[in-house]
Amino acid sequence: MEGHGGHVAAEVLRRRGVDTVFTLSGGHLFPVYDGLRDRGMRMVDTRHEQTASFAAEGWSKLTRRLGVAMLTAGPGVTNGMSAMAGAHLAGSPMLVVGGRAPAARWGSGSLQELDHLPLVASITRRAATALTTDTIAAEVEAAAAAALTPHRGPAYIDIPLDVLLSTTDPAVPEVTPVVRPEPDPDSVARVARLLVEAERPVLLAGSDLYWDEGEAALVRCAEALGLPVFTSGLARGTIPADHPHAFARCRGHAIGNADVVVALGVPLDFRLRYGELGRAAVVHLCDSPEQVARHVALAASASGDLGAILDAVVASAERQGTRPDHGRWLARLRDEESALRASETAELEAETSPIRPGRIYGELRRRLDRDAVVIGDGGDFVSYAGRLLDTYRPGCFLDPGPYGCLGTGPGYAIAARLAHPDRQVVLLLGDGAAGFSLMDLDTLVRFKLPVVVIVGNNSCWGLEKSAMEQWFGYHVAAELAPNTRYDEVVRALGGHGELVGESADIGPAIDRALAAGVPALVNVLTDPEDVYPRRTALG
Ligand SMILES: Cc1ncc(C[n+]2csc(CCOP(=O)(O)OP(=O)(O)O)c2C)c(N)n1
Ligand SMILES: [Mg+2]
Repeated sequence: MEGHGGHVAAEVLRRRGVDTVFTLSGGHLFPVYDGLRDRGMRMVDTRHEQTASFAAEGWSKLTRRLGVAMLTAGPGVTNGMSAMAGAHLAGSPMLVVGGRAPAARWGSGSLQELDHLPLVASITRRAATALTTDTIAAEVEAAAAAALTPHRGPAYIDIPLDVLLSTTDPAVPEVTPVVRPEPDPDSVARVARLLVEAERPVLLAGSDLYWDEGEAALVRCAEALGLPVFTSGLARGTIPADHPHAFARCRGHAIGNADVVVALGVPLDFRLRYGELGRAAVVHLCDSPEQVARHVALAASASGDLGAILDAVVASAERQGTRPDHGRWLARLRDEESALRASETAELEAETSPIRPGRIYGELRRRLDRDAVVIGDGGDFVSYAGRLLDTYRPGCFLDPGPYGCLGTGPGYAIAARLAHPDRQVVLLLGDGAAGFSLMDLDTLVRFKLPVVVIVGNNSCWGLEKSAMEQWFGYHVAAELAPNTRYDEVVRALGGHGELVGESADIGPAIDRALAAGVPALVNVLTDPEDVYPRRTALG
Protein backbone atom coordinates (compact mmCIF):
# COMPACT_ATOMS: atom_id res chain seq x y z
CA MET A 1 0.00 0.00 0.00
CA GLU A 2 1.15 3.55 -0.63
CA GLY A 3 0.66 6.66 1.48
CA HIS A 4 2.17 8.64 4.33
CA GLY A 5 3.10 6.94 7.56
CA GLY A 6 -0.23 7.74 9.21
CA HIS A 7 -2.01 5.65 6.60
CA VAL A 8 0.34 2.76 7.21
CA ALA A 9 -0.26 2.81 10.98
CA ALA A 10 -4.03 3.00 10.49
CA GLU A 11 -4.00 0.17 7.95
CA VAL A 12 -2.13 -2.17 10.28
CA LEU A 13 -4.67 -1.46 13.02
CA ARG A 14 -7.60 -1.94 10.66
CA ARG A 15 -6.26 -5.36 9.66
CA ARG A 16 -6.03 -6.17 13.36
CA GLY A 17 -9.77 -5.58 13.61
CA VAL A 18 -9.53 -2.19 15.32
CA ASP A 19 -12.50 0.02 14.46
CA THR A 20 -12.45 2.47 17.39
CA VAL A 21 -9.62 4.49 18.94
CA PHE A 22 -9.62 6.87 21.89
CA THR A 23 -7.68 10.10 21.74
CA LEU A 24 -7.31 13.80 22.50
CA SER A 25 -6.15 16.06 19.73
CA GLY A 26 -2.51 16.95 19.20
CA GLY A 27 -0.67 17.96 16.04
CA HIS A 28 1.85 15.15 16.34
CA LEU A 29 -1.01 12.72 15.64
CA PHE A 30 -2.63 14.45 12.64
CA PRO A 31 -1.21 12.08 10.00
CA VAL A 32 -2.56 9.08 11.94
CA TYR A 33 -5.96 10.78 12.21
CA ASP A 34 -5.83 11.21 8.44
CA GLY A 35 -5.25 7.48 8.02
CA LEU A 36 -8.06 6.58 10.43
CA ARG A 37 -10.50 8.98 8.80
CA ASP A 38 -9.70 7.59 5.37
CA ARG A 39 -10.66 4.11 6.57
CA GLY A 40 -13.84 5.16 8.37
CA MET A 41 -12.41 4.22 11.76
CA ARG A 42 -14.10 5.80 14.76
CA MET A 43 -12.16 8.38 16.78
CA VAL A 44 -13.53 9.10 20.23
CA ASP A 45 -11.99 12.31 21.51
CA THR A 46 -12.04 12.86 25.26
CA ARG A 47 -11.32 15.77 27.57
CA HIS A 48 -8.19 14.31 29.16
CA GLU A 49 -5.69 11.71 27.98
CA GLN A 50 -6.19 9.77 31.19
CA THR A 51 -9.77 9.17 30.07
CA ALA A 52 -8.73 8.33 26.51
CA SER A 53 -6.31 5.73 27.81
CA PHE A 54 -8.66 4.36 30.49
CA ALA A 55 -11.29 4.08 27.74
CA ALA A 56 -8.85 2.11 25.59
CA GLU A 57 -8.11 -0.21 28.49
CA GLY A 58 -11.83 -0.46 29.25
CA TRP A 59 -12.48 -1.34 25.60
CA SER A 60 -10.02 -4.22 25.84
CA LYS A 61 -11.60 -5.38 29.10
CA LEU A 62 -15.08 -5.30 27.55
CA THR A 63 -14.34 -6.79 24.16
CA ARG A 64 -11.25 -8.92 24.84
CA ARG A 65 -9.79 -7.27 21.75
CA LEU A 66 -7.08 -4.67 21.37
CA GLY A 67 -7.98 -1.33 22.98
CA VAL A 68 -6.18 1.56 21.32
CA ALA A 69 -5.32 5.02 22.66
CA MET A 70 -3.59 7.67 20.58
CA LEU A 71 -1.78 10.21 22.72
CA THR A 72 0.05 13.27 21.54
CA ALA A 73 3.77 13.75 22.17
CA GLY A 74 4.98 14.66 25.66
CA PRO A 75 2.11 15.54 28.02
CA GLY A 76 -0.37 13.41 26.11
CA VAL A 77 1.76 10.33 26.67
CA THR A 78 2.58 11.14 30.30
CA ASN A 79 -1.12 11.68 31.03
CA GLY A 80 -1.73 8.14 29.81
CA MET A 81 0.78 6.48 32.07
CA SER A 82 -1.61 5.54 34.89
CA ALA A 83 -3.77 3.61 32.44
CA MET A 84 -0.71 1.86 31.03
CA ALA A 85 0.40 0.91 34.53
CA GLY A 86 -3.12 -0.31 35.32
CA ALA A 87 -3.20 -2.37 32.13
CA HIS A 88 0.23 -3.75 33.00
CA LEU A 89 -1.00 -5.09 36.36
CA ALA A 90 -4.34 -6.24 34.96
CA GLY A 91 -2.88 -7.90 31.85
CA SER A 92 -5.13 -5.84 29.56
CA PRO A 93 -4.20 -5.94 25.86
CA MET A 94 -3.91 -2.25 25.18
CA LEU A 95 -1.94 -0.39 22.54
CA VAL A 96 -0.80 3.19 22.98
CA VAL A 97 0.28 5.01 19.84
CA GLY A 98 2.20 8.10 20.86
CA GLY A 99 3.10 11.15 18.85
CA ARG A 100 6.76 12.14 18.90
CA ALA A 101 8.73 15.24 18.08
CA PRO A 102 10.35 15.15 14.60
CA ALA A 103 13.40 12.88 14.30
CA ALA A 104 15.23 15.33 12.04
CA ARG A 105 15.19 17.98 14.79
CA TRP A 106 15.79 15.62 17.70
CA GLY A 107 18.02 17.26 20.30
CA SER A 108 17.34 20.81 19.10
CA GLY A 109 14.49 21.37 21.56
CA SER A 110 11.35 21.18 19.47
CA LEU A 111 7.93 21.43 21.14
CA GLN A 112 7.11 18.55 23.49
CA GLU A 113 10.32 16.74 22.66
CA LEU A 114 10.57 13.92 25.15
CA ASP A 115 11.90 10.40 24.86
CA HIS A 116 8.91 8.45 26.13
CA LEU A 117 10.48 5.01 25.96
CA PRO A 118 12.38 5.04 29.26
CA LEU A 119 9.21 6.28 30.98
CA VAL A 120 6.96 3.53 29.69
CA ALA A 121 9.50 0.69 29.42
CA SER A 122 8.79 -0.80 32.84
CA ILE A 123 5.00 -0.82 32.42
CA THR A 124 4.70 -2.17 28.89
CA ARG A 125 5.38 -5.51 27.22
CA ARG A 126 7.04 -3.73 24.35
CA ALA A 127 7.98 -0.09 23.82
CA ALA A 128 9.56 1.14 20.61
CA THR A 129 9.94 4.06 18.25
CA ALA A 130 9.44 3.61 14.51
CA LEU A 131 12.52 5.47 13.36
CA THR A 132 11.81 5.29 9.63
CA THR A 133 8.61 5.26 7.63
CA ASP A 134 9.46 1.83 6.24
CA THR A 135 9.42 0.30 9.70
CA ILE A 136 6.05 1.70 10.87
CA ALA A 137 4.02 -1.28 9.71
CA ALA A 138 6.26 -3.89 11.32
CA GLU A 139 6.57 -1.90 14.55
CA VAL A 140 2.83 -1.30 14.94
CA GLU A 141 2.10 -4.96 14.19
CA ALA A 142 4.76 -6.13 16.65
CA ALA A 143 3.30 -3.87 19.34
CA ALA A 144 -0.21 -5.21 18.73
CA ALA A 145 1.03 -8.80 18.87
CA ALA A 146 2.95 -8.14 22.10
CA ALA A 147 -0.16 -6.69 23.76
CA LEU A 148 -2.32 -9.65 22.75
CA THR A 149 0.07 -12.51 23.53
CA PRO A 150 -0.49 -14.14 26.95
CA HIS A 151 0.33 -12.93 29.53
CA ARG A 152 -1.22 -9.87 27.93
CA GLY A 153 -0.62 -6.22 28.72
CA PRO A 154 0.00 -2.78 27.27
CA ALA A 155 2.36 -2.09 24.39
CA TYR A 156 3.66 1.27 23.27
CA ILE A 157 4.79 2.61 19.92
CA ASP A 158 5.61 6.17 18.96
CA ILE A 159 6.35 7.65 15.59
CA PRO A 160 8.16 10.95 14.99
CA LEU A 161 6.05 13.52 13.14
CA ASP A 162 8.39 13.74 10.14
CA VAL A 163 8.47 9.93 9.88
CA LEU A 164 4.65 9.91 9.89
CA LEU A 165 4.50 12.55 7.17
CA SER A 166 6.90 10.81 4.76
CA THR A 167 5.48 8.70 2.01
CA THR A 168 6.29 5.04 1.73
CA ASP A 169 5.23 1.90 -0.01
CA PRO A 170 5.92 -0.86 2.48
CA ALA A 171 4.42 -4.30 2.59
CA VAL A 172 1.93 -4.34 5.45
CA PRO A 173 2.71 -7.53 7.37
CA GLU A 174 0.23 -10.32 7.85
CA VAL A 175 -1.50 -10.35 11.22
CA THR A 176 0.61 -12.52 13.54
CA PRO A 177 -1.65 -15.20 15.04
CA VAL A 178 -1.70 -15.23 18.85
CA VAL A 179 -0.22 -18.47 20.19
CA ARG A 180 -1.86 -19.95 23.28
CA PRO A 181 0.48 -22.61 24.59
CA GLU A 182 -0.80 -26.10 25.47
CA PRO A 183 -0.15 -27.15 29.08
CA ASP A 184 2.39 -29.80 30.05
CA PRO A 185 0.52 -33.16 30.43
CA ASP A 186 2.46 -34.29 33.54
CA SER A 187 1.66 -31.04 35.36
CA VAL A 188 -1.99 -31.41 34.39
CA ALA A 189 -2.06 -35.00 35.69
CA ARG A 190 -0.66 -33.86 39.06
CA VAL A 191 -3.33 -31.17 39.36
CA ALA A 192 -6.03 -33.68 38.43
CA ARG A 193 -4.80 -36.20 41.04
CA LEU A 194 -4.90 -33.53 43.77
CA LEU A 195 -8.44 -32.65 42.81
CA VAL A 196 -9.59 -36.24 42.60
CA GLU A 197 -8.18 -36.95 46.05
CA ALA A 198 -9.32 -33.69 47.64
CA GLU A 199 -12.15 -33.74 50.13
CA ARG A 200 -12.80 -30.03 50.34
CA PRO A 201 -11.48 -28.39 47.16
CA VAL A 202 -11.99 -24.73 46.24
CA LEU A 203 -11.46 -23.09 42.86
CA LEU A 204 -10.65 -19.38 42.77
CA ALA A 205 -10.92 -17.97 39.24
CA GLY A 206 -9.38 -14.62 38.32
CA SER A 207 -9.10 -12.23 35.41
CA ASP A 208 -6.72 -14.27 33.23
CA LEU A 209 -9.41 -16.93 32.84
CA TYR A 210 -11.59 -14.23 31.30
CA TRP A 211 -8.81 -13.07 29.01
CA ASP A 212 -8.31 -16.69 27.88
CA GLU A 213 -12.06 -16.98 27.15
CA GLY A 214 -12.22 -19.95 29.51
CA GLU A 215 -15.75 -19.45 30.85
CA ALA A 216 -17.33 -22.52 29.24
CA ALA A 217 -14.40 -24.70 30.33
CA LEU A 218 -14.73 -23.32 33.87
CA VAL A 219 -18.37 -24.38 34.12
CA ARG A 220 -17.56 -27.80 32.59
CA CYS A 221 -14.76 -28.36 35.08
CA ALA A 222 -16.76 -27.20 38.11
CA GLU A 223 -19.62 -29.51 37.20
CA ALA A 224 -17.45 -32.51 36.31
CA LEU A 225 -15.27 -32.35 39.41
CA GLY A 226 -17.88 -30.98 41.82
CA LEU A 227 -15.91 -27.83 42.62
CA PRO A 228 -17.18 -24.72 44.37
CA VAL A 229 -16.06 -21.66 42.39
CA PHE A 230 -15.30 -18.14 43.58
CA THR A 231 -14.53 -15.47 41.04
CA SER A 232 -12.70 -12.17 41.28
CA GLY A 233 -11.81 -9.27 39.00
CA LEU A 234 -12.78 -9.88 35.39
CA ALA A 235 -13.65 -13.49 36.13
CA ARG A 236 -16.85 -12.28 37.76
CA GLY A 237 -19.67 -13.65 35.63
CA THR A 238 -17.54 -16.35 33.95
CA ILE A 239 -19.78 -18.65 35.98
CA PRO A 240 -23.19 -17.03 36.51
CA ALA A 241 -23.73 -15.89 40.12
CA ASP A 242 -26.78 -18.15 40.42
CA HIS A 243 -25.07 -21.30 39.12
CA PRO A 244 -25.18 -24.11 41.73
CA HIS A 245 -21.36 -24.20 41.84
CA ALA A 246 -20.93 -20.40 42.14
CA PHE A 247 -20.27 -18.88 45.55
CA ALA A 248 -19.28 -15.37 46.57
CA ARG A 249 -19.85 -14.51 50.22
CA CYS A 250 -18.34 -17.51 52.01
CA ARG A 251 -14.85 -17.34 50.50
CA GLY A 252 -13.12 -16.93 53.87
CA HIS A 253 -14.97 -19.93 55.29
CA ALA A 254 -14.24 -22.00 52.17
CA ILE A 255 -10.52 -21.23 52.10
CA GLY A 256 -10.23 -21.67 55.85
CA ASN A 257 -11.66 -25.19 55.63
CA ALA A 258 -10.33 -26.30 52.24
CA ASP A 259 -7.72 -29.01 51.77
CA VAL A 260 -6.91 -27.98 48.18
CA VAL A 261 -7.19 -24.45 46.78
CA VAL A 262 -6.76 -23.95 43.05
CA ALA A 263 -5.90 -20.39 42.06
CA LEU A 264 -6.80 -20.13 38.39
CA GLY A 265 -5.64 -17.15 36.35
CA VAL A 266 -5.15 -14.99 39.40
CA PRO A 267 -1.88 -13.91 41.04
CA LEU A 268 -1.25 -15.03 44.60
CA ASP A 269 -0.98 -11.39 45.67
CA PHE A 270 -2.39 -9.25 48.49
CA ARG A 271 -5.91 -10.20 47.48
CA LEU A 272 -5.18 -13.88 48.16
CA ARG A 273 -3.09 -13.42 51.29
CA TYR A 274 0.06 -13.79 49.15
CA GLY A 275 -0.83 -17.47 48.72
CA GLU A 276 -0.61 -18.25 52.44
CA LEU A 277 -3.90 -20.11 52.60
CA GLY A 278 -3.78 -21.98 55.89
CA ARG A 279 -3.61 -25.77 55.71
CA ALA A 280 -4.72 -26.02 52.10
CA ALA A 281 -2.43 -27.35 49.40
CA VAL A 282 -2.16 -24.55 46.86
CA VAL A 283 -2.31 -25.15 43.10
CA HIS A 284 -1.47 -22.29 40.74
CA LEU A 285 -2.73 -22.36 37.14
CA CYS A 286 -1.50 -19.51 34.96
CA ASP A 287 -1.72 -18.33 31.38
CA SER A 288 2.07 -18.24 31.04
CA PRO A 289 5.04 -19.67 32.96
CA GLU A 290 6.30 -16.34 34.32
CA GLN A 291 2.99 -15.82 36.14
CA VAL A 292 3.41 -18.89 38.35
CA ALA A 293 4.06 -17.74 41.94
CA ARG A 294 7.59 -18.23 43.26
CA HIS A 295 7.08 -16.70 46.69
CA VAL A 296 5.01 -19.57 48.09
CA ALA A 297 5.32 -23.39 48.15
CA LEU A 298 2.94 -24.86 45.59
CA ALA A 299 1.52 -28.38 45.60
CA ALA A 300 1.25 -28.25 41.82
CA SER A 301 1.16 -25.76 38.98
CA ALA A 302 0.58 -25.61 35.26
CA SER A 303 0.71 -22.91 32.63
CA GLY A 304 -0.83 -22.41 29.22
CA ASP A 305 -4.23 -21.64 27.83
CA LEU A 306 -6.45 -21.73 30.92
CA GLY A 307 -9.53 -23.17 29.23
CA ALA A 308 -7.35 -25.92 27.71
CA ILE A 309 -5.83 -26.62 31.14
CA LEU A 310 -9.28 -27.02 32.72
CA ASP A 311 -10.47 -29.37 29.99
CA ALA A 312 -7.24 -31.36 30.26
CA VAL A 313 -7.60 -31.60 34.05
CA VAL A 314 -11.13 -32.98 33.66
CA ALA A 315 -9.99 -35.49 31.03
CA SER A 316 -7.07 -36.58 33.22
CA ALA A 317 -9.31 -36.93 36.29
CA GLU A 318 -11.69 -39.08 34.28
CA ARG A 319 -8.80 -41.28 33.13
CA GLN A 320 -7.81 -41.69 36.75
CA GLY A 321 -11.16 -43.34 37.15
CA THR A 322 -12.86 -41.53 40.00
CA ARG A 323 -15.54 -38.90 39.77
CA PRO A 324 -15.34 -37.05 43.06
CA ASP A 325 -18.57 -36.38 44.90
CA HIS A 326 -18.31 -33.22 46.93
CA GLY A 327 -22.03 -32.96 47.59
CA ARG A 328 -21.68 -32.56 51.34
CA TRP A 329 -18.94 -29.94 51.01
CA LEU A 330 -21.00 -27.98 48.49
CA ALA A 331 -24.08 -28.18 50.73
CA ARG A 332 -22.08 -26.92 53.71
CA LEU A 333 -20.81 -23.96 51.69
CA ARG A 334 -24.29 -23.27 50.34
CA ASP A 335 -25.64 -23.06 53.90
CA GLU A 336 -22.89 -20.64 54.84
CA GLU A 337 -23.44 -18.61 51.66
CA SER A 338 -27.19 -18.40 52.23
CA ALA A 339 -26.77 -17.33 55.86
CA LEU A 340 -24.36 -14.56 54.87
CA ARG A 341 -26.66 -13.38 52.10
CA ALA A 342 -29.63 -13.36 54.49
CA SER A 343 -27.65 -11.23 56.93
CA GLU A 344 -27.32 -8.52 54.22
CA THR A 345 -31.04 -7.89 53.97
CA ALA A 346 -30.96 -5.20 56.65
CA GLU A 347 -28.35 -3.10 54.85
CA LEU A 348 -29.99 -3.59 51.44
CA GLU A 349 -33.31 -2.36 52.80
CA ALA A 350 -32.03 0.21 55.34
CA GLU A 351 -34.38 3.18 55.69
CA THR A 352 -31.90 5.30 57.61
CA SER A 353 -31.38 9.01 57.26
CA PRO A 354 -28.67 9.78 56.29
CA ILE A 355 -28.59 7.07 53.66
CA ARG A 356 -26.41 3.99 54.09
CA PRO A 357 -24.66 2.89 50.88
CA GLY A 358 -26.08 -0.65 51.07
CA ARG A 359 -29.57 0.72 50.37
CA ILE A 360 -28.38 2.14 47.05
CA TYR A 361 -27.32 -1.36 46.03
CA GLY A 362 -30.58 -2.82 47.30
CA GLU A 363 -32.39 -0.51 44.87
CA LEU A 364 -29.94 -0.98 42.01
CA ARG A 365 -29.86 -4.80 42.19
CA ARG A 366 -33.49 -5.18 41.34
CA ARG A 367 -33.22 -2.83 38.39
CA LEU A 368 -30.17 -4.34 36.70
CA ASP A 369 -30.53 -6.64 33.70
CA ARG A 370 -28.46 -9.83 33.71
CA ASP A 371 -26.18 -8.40 31.03
CA ALA A 372 -25.87 -4.90 32.53
CA VAL A 373 -22.33 -3.54 32.62
CA VAL A 374 -21.45 -2.22 36.07
CA ILE A 375 -18.33 -0.12 36.57
CA GLY A 376 -16.87 0.84 39.93
CA ASP A 377 -14.54 3.78 40.55
CA GLY A 378 -14.04 4.79 44.17
CA GLY A 379 -13.19 3.49 47.63
CA ASP A 380 -15.70 2.14 50.14
CA PHE A 381 -18.63 2.85 47.83
CA VAL A 382 -17.19 0.42 45.27
CA SER A 383 -16.27 -2.17 47.92
CA TYR A 384 -19.97 -2.35 48.77
CA ALA A 385 -20.79 -2.82 45.09
CA GLY A 386 -18.26 -5.64 44.77
CA ARG A 387 -19.91 -7.49 47.62
CA LEU A 388 -23.60 -6.67 47.14
CA LEU A 389 -23.99 -6.88 43.36
CA ASP A 390 -24.01 -10.20 41.53
CA THR A 391 -22.58 -10.75 38.04
CA TYR A 392 -24.11 -13.18 35.58
CA ARG A 393 -22.16 -12.74 32.36
CA PRO A 394 -18.45 -12.26 31.62
CA GLY A 395 -17.24 -8.70 31.10
CA CYS A 396 -20.09 -7.19 33.11
CA PHE A 397 -18.25 -5.90 36.19
CA LEU A 398 -15.27 -3.59 35.79
CA ASP A 399 -13.29 -2.17 38.66
CA PRO A 400 -9.89 -0.48 38.48
CA GLY A 401 -8.15 -3.82 39.11
CA PRO A 402 -5.01 -4.41 41.18
CA TYR A 403 -3.49 -1.01 40.34
CA GLY A 404 -6.49 0.59 42.04
CA CYS A 405 -6.24 3.90 40.22
CA LEU A 406 -9.09 6.31 40.88
CA GLY A 407 -10.48 8.07 37.80
CA THR A 408 -10.90 5.01 35.56
CA GLY A 409 -14.70 5.11 35.63
CA PRO A 410 -15.74 7.64 33.00
CA GLY A 411 -13.26 6.17 30.48
CA TYR A 412 -14.51 2.65 31.12
CA ALA A 413 -18.10 3.90 30.84
CA ILE A 414 -17.45 5.52 27.46
CA ALA A 415 -15.99 2.24 26.21
CA ALA A 416 -18.82 0.18 27.70
CA ARG A 417 -21.58 2.18 26.10
CA LEU A 418 -19.82 2.11 22.72
CA ALA A 419 -19.14 -1.62 22.95
CA HIS A 420 -22.66 -2.45 24.16
CA PRO A 421 -25.08 0.18 22.83
CA ASP A 422 -28.13 -1.87 23.84
CA ARG A 423 -27.24 -2.72 27.41
CA GLN A 424 -27.58 -0.88 30.70
CA VAL A 425 -24.27 0.75 31.66
CA VAL A 426 -24.02 1.92 35.27
CA LEU A 427 -21.01 3.73 36.69
CA LEU A 428 -20.64 3.78 40.47
CA LEU A 429 -18.51 6.72 41.51
CA GLY A 430 -17.17 7.72 44.89
CA ASP A 431 -17.38 11.49 45.31
CA GLY A 432 -13.60 11.59 45.63
CA ALA A 433 -13.15 9.49 42.51
CA ALA A 434 -15.59 11.78 40.67
CA GLY A 435 -13.09 14.63 40.89
CA PHE A 436 -10.57 12.89 38.64
CA SER A 437 -12.53 12.75 35.41
CA LEU A 438 -16.04 14.11 35.86
CA MET A 439 -15.40 16.50 32.96
CA ASP A 440 -15.49 13.48 30.68
CA LEU A 441 -19.21 13.26 31.27
CA ASP A 442 -19.01 15.85 28.50
CA THR A 443 -17.61 13.14 26.23
CA LEU A 444 -20.60 10.94 27.07
CA VAL A 445 -22.89 13.86 26.20
CA ARG A 446 -21.12 14.71 22.94
CA PHE A 447 -21.13 11.09 21.77
CA LYS A 448 -24.74 10.57 22.95
CA LEU A 449 -23.85 7.74 25.30
CA PRO A 450 -26.57 7.43 27.94
CA VAL A 451 -24.71 5.99 30.90
CA VAL A 452 -26.20 6.09 34.40
CA VAL A 453 -23.76 7.41 37.00
CA ILE A 454 -24.51 6.97 40.69
CA VAL A 455 -22.33 9.02 43.02
CA GLY A 456 -21.97 7.77 46.58
CA ASN A 457 -21.45 11.19 48.10
CA ASN A 458 -20.15 10.86 51.66
CA SER A 459 -18.26 14.17 51.45
CA CYS A 460 -14.91 12.49 52.09
CA TRP A 461 -12.22 10.12 50.87
CA GLY A 462 -13.96 7.52 53.00
CA LEU A 463 -11.68 4.53 52.58
CA GLU A 464 -8.57 6.54 53.46
CA LYS A 465 -10.25 8.53 56.20
CA SER A 466 -11.27 5.45 58.14
CA ALA A 467 -7.94 3.70 57.52
CA MET A 468 -5.99 6.63 58.95
CA GLU A 469 -8.36 6.79 61.88
CA GLN A 470 -7.67 3.13 62.56
CA TRP A 471 -3.90 3.49 62.37
CA PHE A 472 -3.34 6.88 63.96
CA GLY A 473 -6.54 7.70 65.80
CA TYR A 474 -7.11 10.80 63.68
CA HIS A 475 -7.27 11.75 60.00
CA VAL A 476 -5.90 14.50 57.78
CA ALA A 477 -6.42 15.35 54.10
CA ALA A 478 -9.56 13.21 54.01
CA GLU A 479 -12.49 15.63 53.98
CA LEU A 480 -14.28 17.00 50.93
CA ALA A 481 -16.76 19.85 50.85
CA PRO A 482 -20.14 18.69 52.15
CA ASN A 483 -22.90 17.77 49.70
CA THR A 484 -21.19 18.95 46.50
CA ARG A 485 -23.68 19.17 43.60
CA TYR A 486 -22.07 16.79 41.08
CA ASP A 487 -25.56 16.46 39.60
CA GLU A 488 -25.51 20.13 38.62
CA VAL A 489 -22.16 19.69 36.88
CA VAL A 490 -23.70 17.05 34.65
CA ARG A 491 -26.77 19.19 33.97
CA ALA A 492 -24.50 22.04 32.94
CA LEU A 493 -22.80 19.67 30.50
CA GLY A 494 -26.12 18.70 28.91
CA GLY A 495 -26.99 15.55 30.85
CA HIS A 496 -29.62 14.68 33.44
CA GLY A 497 -28.79 15.19 37.13
CA GLU A 498 -30.63 14.60 40.40
CA LEU A 499 -29.82 15.00 44.07
CA VAL A 500 -31.11 12.34 46.46
CA GLY A 501 -31.08 12.80 50.22
CA GLU A 502 -33.58 10.21 51.48
CA SER A 503 -33.58 6.43 51.15
CA ALA A 504 -37.07 6.23 49.66
CA ASP A 505 -36.09 8.52 46.78
CA ILE A 506 -33.17 6.40 45.53
CA GLY A 507 -35.15 3.86 43.49
CA PRO A 508 -37.34 6.35 41.60
CA ALA A 509 -34.27 8.50 40.83
CA ILE A 510 -32.44 5.49 39.37
CA ASP A 511 -35.54 4.70 37.28
CA ARG A 512 -35.58 8.23 35.86
CA ALA A 513 -31.85 8.05 35.16
CA LEU A 514 -32.19 4.71 33.33
CA ALA A 515 -34.99 6.22 31.24
CA ALA A 516 -33.34 9.60 30.64
CA GLY A 517 -31.84 8.75 27.24
CA VAL A 518 -28.91 11.05 28.01
CA PRO A 519 -25.99 10.63 30.41
CA ALA A 520 -27.53 10.85 33.86
CA LEU A 521 -26.02 11.31 37.29
CA VAL A 522 -27.79 10.50 40.56
CA ASN A 523 -25.96 12.23 43.38
CA VAL A 524 -26.82 10.29 46.55
CA LEU A 525 -25.87 11.91 49.83
CA THR A 526 -24.67 9.08 52.06
CA ASP A 527 -23.69 8.80 55.69
CA PRO A 528 -20.12 10.11 56.23
CA GLU A 529 -19.92 8.00 59.39
CA ASP A 530 -20.51 4.76 57.53
CA VAL A 531 -17.29 2.73 57.20
CA TYR A 532 -16.87 -0.35 55.03
CA PRO A 533 -15.70 -3.21 57.26
CA ARG A 534 -12.29 -4.30 55.95
CA ARG A 535 -8.79 -5.30 56.82
CA THR A 536 -6.16 -3.01 55.35
CA ALA A 537 -4.78 -3.92 51.93
CA LEU A 538 -1.47 -2.13 52.47
CA GLY A 539 1.73 -4.05 53.24
C1 LIG B 1 -5.17 7.99 41.67
C2 LIG B 1 -5.37 7.57 43.09
N1 LIG B 1 -5.12 8.44 44.09
C3 LIG B 1 -5.31 8.07 45.39
C4 LIG B 1 -5.73 6.81 45.70
C5 LIG B 1 -5.90 6.39 47.16
N2 LIG B 1 -7.30 6.13 47.46
C6 LIG B 1 -7.84 4.89 47.46
S1 LIG B 1 -9.44 4.84 47.89
C7 LIG B 1 -9.46 6.51 48.14
C8 LIG B 1 -10.72 7.19 48.62
C9 LIG B 1 -11.76 7.26 47.54
O1 LIG B 1 -12.78 8.13 47.98
P1 LIG B 1 -14.19 8.12 47.28
O2 LIG B 1 -14.03 7.95 45.83
O3 LIG B 1 -14.95 9.30 47.74
O4 LIG B 1 -14.84 6.76 47.83
P2 LIG B 1 -15.30 6.44 49.34
O5 LIG B 1 -14.20 5.62 49.96
O6 LIG B 1 -15.51 7.73 50.06
O7 LIG B 1 -16.56 5.65 49.20
C10 LIG B 1 -8.23 7.09 47.86
C11 LIG B 1 -7.91 8.52 47.94
C12 LIG B 1 -5.95 5.92 44.63
N3 LIG B 1 -6.35 4.67 44.81
N4 LIG B 1 -5.80 6.34 43.34
MG1 LIG C 1 -16.30 9.49 49.29
